[in-house]
Amino acid sequence: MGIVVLRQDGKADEWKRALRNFAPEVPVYSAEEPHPKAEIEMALVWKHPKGSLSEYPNLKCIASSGAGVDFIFKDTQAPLHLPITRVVDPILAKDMAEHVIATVFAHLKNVNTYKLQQFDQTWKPRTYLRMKEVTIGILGLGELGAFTATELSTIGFKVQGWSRSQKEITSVTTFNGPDQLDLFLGSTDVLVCLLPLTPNTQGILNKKIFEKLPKNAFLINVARGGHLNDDDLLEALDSGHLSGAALDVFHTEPLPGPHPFWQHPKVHMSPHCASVSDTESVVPQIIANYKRLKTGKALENEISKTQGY
Ligand code: NDP
Ligand code: OXD
Repeated sequence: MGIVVLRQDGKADEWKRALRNFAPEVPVYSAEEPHPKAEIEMALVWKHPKGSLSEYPNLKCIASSGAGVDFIFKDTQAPLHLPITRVVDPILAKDMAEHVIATVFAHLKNVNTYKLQQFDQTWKPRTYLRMKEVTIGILGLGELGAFTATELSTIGFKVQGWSRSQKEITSVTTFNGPDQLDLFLGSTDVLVCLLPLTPNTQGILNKKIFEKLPKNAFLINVARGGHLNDDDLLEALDSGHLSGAALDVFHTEPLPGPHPFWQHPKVHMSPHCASVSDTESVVPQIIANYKRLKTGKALENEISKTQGY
């Protein structure tokens, strides 16, 4: 009986403490301490060491402590036949919307360009964009995409979104499926990626997509590095077709030193921090699912293995 916390970012103890504080009756261990592996039924994971999940013979559920589950599928030794759950949390959605809004305004008002000019002691006013001139297009209208779309529209942006299935979101124009992608792209000035990383979305931010965006469009990738073809983005920025990109996620994190993104004047980077699971807010749903597991009830926020998200 119990939960093991498996992660390599130094936050295992923080999660263990939060779980124990909320449910002192549930045995919770960090993988870094001695623990009874045969008794573990739930693994709470975030970029766990590959192969580590196969050490738990009686595991019954793999719970991602984030919204994404792509890292679980990358672990080919993981018991992928088990149910996989993910985080759906209002604070995660709000934090994501705030990050995207801040990034959009930084783009409209040349904030990052002026920072570069400041370092060069350059005094050069630039043309800025107004909200009413900009259409924001969001790839992915799930928990984070739909909330971000609504927040942007409430502020006053024209917002549209694209998803796999058809959606209805107040004041947001929606598109769905591969057939409607070009139409969506053709009228998108700021493209925000909030798709899950799956075999169907891997590399979706590529030359073909960039060419369909209007000249001077701007890219915000807050989903996964695997969505982006880095070379295609560099080409679209250097040719002047795209005006810039704000990237929060990368193929390899931290991004290796020699990567051209580090020094590129049109690339604004943040270290995968757009929206971070808040332990206090997320722990109740983990414990609730653990209790459901123990009583044979259906789990909440279980992903579809067929869709991969
Ligand atoms: P959801 O699963 O709730 O939503 C995913 C959306 O993408 C859905 O609208 C889905 O369509 C759509 N989608 C999936 N596949 C396709 C496809 N092939 N074609 C078109 N649309 C598709 O995910 P969340 O909103 O919770 O999270 C999205 C991603 O954000 C996470 O997977 C993670 O990678 C990233 N993330 C990044 C963070 C950061 O700090 N940078 C923090 C948290 C999450 P449909 O609705 O029809 O199923
Ligand atoms: C997530 C993330 O998927 O932090 O939650 O990227």
